[in-house]
Amino acid sequence: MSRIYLPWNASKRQLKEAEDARKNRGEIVKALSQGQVSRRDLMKWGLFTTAGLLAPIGGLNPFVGSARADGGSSIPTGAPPSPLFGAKPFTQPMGRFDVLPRHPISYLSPAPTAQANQTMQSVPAVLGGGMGPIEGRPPGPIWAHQRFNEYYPSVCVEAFQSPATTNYTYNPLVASSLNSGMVAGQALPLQFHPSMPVQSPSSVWTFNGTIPPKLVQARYGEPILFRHHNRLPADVTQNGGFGRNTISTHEHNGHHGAENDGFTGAYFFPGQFYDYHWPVVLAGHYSMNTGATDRRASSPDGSGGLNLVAGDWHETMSTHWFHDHMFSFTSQNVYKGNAAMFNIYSGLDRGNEAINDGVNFRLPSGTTNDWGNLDYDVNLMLADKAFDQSGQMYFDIFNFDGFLGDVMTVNLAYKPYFEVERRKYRFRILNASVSRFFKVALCDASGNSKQMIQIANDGNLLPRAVPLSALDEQGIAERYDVVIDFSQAGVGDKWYFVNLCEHQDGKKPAKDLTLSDSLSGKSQDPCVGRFLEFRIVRNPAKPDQSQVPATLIPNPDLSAIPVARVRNFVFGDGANQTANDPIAAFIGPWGVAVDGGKMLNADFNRISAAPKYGTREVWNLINGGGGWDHPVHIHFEEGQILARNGSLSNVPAWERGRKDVYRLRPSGSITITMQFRDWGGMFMEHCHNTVHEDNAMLLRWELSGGGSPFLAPLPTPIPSPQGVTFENPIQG
Ligand SMILES: [Cu+2]
Repeated sequence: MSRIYLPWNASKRQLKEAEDARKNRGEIVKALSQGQVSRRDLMKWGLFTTAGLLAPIGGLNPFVGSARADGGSSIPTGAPPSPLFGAKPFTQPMGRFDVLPRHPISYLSPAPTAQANQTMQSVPAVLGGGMGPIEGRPPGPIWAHQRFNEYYPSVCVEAFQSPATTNYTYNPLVASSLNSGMVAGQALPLQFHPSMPVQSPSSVWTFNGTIPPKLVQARYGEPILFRHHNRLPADVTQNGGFGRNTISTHEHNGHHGAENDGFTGAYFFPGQFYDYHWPVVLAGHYSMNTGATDRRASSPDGSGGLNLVAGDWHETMSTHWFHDHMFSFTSQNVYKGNAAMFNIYSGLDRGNEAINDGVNFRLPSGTTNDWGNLDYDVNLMLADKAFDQSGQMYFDIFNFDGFLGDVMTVNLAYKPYFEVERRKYRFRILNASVSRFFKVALCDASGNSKQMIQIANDGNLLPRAVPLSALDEQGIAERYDVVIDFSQAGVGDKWYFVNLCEHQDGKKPAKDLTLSDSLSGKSQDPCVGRFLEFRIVRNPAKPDQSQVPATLIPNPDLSAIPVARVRNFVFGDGANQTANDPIAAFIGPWGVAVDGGKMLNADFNRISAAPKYGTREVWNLINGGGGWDHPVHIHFEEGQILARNGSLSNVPAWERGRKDVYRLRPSGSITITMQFRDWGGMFMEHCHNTVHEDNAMLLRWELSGGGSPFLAPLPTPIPSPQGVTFENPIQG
């Protein structure tokens, strides 16, 4: 009964009981999220079984009592359907992402510093009072930005994590004709559809408190300072029943030092900021092509040419996102709105389709600016949401299998439409759900399948572009970039993105439907079927100059680098906790077993693997059971998949490039290889079904080897509003 729904024709009694049960469960989520009770308390009181499941108590669990007495639907029911207030699909435009302004570094006040800024300010009484630092980054040289002066930021971007408010500064950086008529600067109240209620400040917390979601544009060789301010309520109880007011921002899968990785234990408090230094460098820059002589390792110079950069051009990345990583609250915080996207431009993937320099792939984008044109390059954030009977967004952690919403959104808009021209477009599709997988297909208004070309997976351009009529299942946090050619359609036609992947709970996809079954409404999962309407509205004003080369970025050849070590990670349930650390340790049913050891719950003070800096390893990621799937994310280094279930022949064409999220599939396994280089410190590996991650399928790994402080075990930060203290890590 994670969050699957009573049918619309359920009896009044059934709906009332489900709503009462939802409210009662909501009270517990609220008490947990506000720190009034702990998960240990709930177990002690018998509200959770030791497996973390909601105990069979009437009034809490809709399986108990009469709610299921009449048999109902074949799908378990957990809550009444979200009310839509009459909103119909495809009646509102899809807002393009809101681009955060880039400023010269001198714009920031106070100026950024290599070590955390420990200027003191007064702390609100509700956070304990006294004085505390203005920056929440752990202090001192061991948490200073690595090689800050070498990669001194030339650009800054500032964002304010804030309660929901109206957007008065919307800037998609495209003309309204390319944004379904939406105009820059038009006031945008925070609502998922004009017919649905405006969200209250405590229901939704986003970057700047507004929608559409935010986009940061970056290019290689141009280090960025991202200053993230926490403007959430200081009072932890002012959260609308879910979400935690402390945050840690992970640039997924940034190749930079651990101090900028959004470590799950390096969170900061309301009233503080955290300076994230994103150097935007190619992997390998410290050891190969150090003289920056290869034109393919490059970046747009702003005037038609290239700035050459150090590193391996095969490691060029394109489509990232950044999101909260607060320990044991990631699912609630990301769901509540802490998710944005990050496009990285390069000589290869320039965001200009006209420049013909022998390096630029000329992918669909536009021609106006030297780089980063968004005209025909569209970010899409897919997420399922749920609403209470008053139309406010809500979250239910019951049970720990995962959380599913019943309202499908794109760019935080309920089933919108998007106007396109008869030409090629690039779409950067992010799965920003909590527990839901998608499987996206393309069709016309008659339900005929249409072709897409997948060009990237997890932000890495593929060795070869792959034509497809439906994408693979897309796990949480995976990014699939596709090109669609609308020139095959006529003006006035409508095409659709369709979700084929049905869930019955948060553990894994139940099944993938055929296109015709998805369109027929056979599924009781409200997120199956059409979710985005493309309206082909005109011929392009200028000819489409874009290209989709068959060959994009081959994988780095690691065959000459010896494998220093093989490690095994089993992801499963029934895990144990070995520590009693009130801050760093957590309990839950989920865990990871490393190299034949016990299945352990998360403890960010425990180092579970320590690969040697400068080496290459092989990691086996193994699903401990057949009843669930896990999209496993490894921070910091891109991996190449060597095998699925023991064989390379099981690895499809679209998984032959580099990746950072690996769907294990039920009872499946994945073998990957990675190099560890360039930066040091503590990183994470976890399931990106964020309910699994929060309950406690997460581990810390650390780079080891040699003298510098970042290549020895780092002390673990223990944040407080009055300043960060440290404790010594344990080896696990
Ligand atoms: Cu998982």
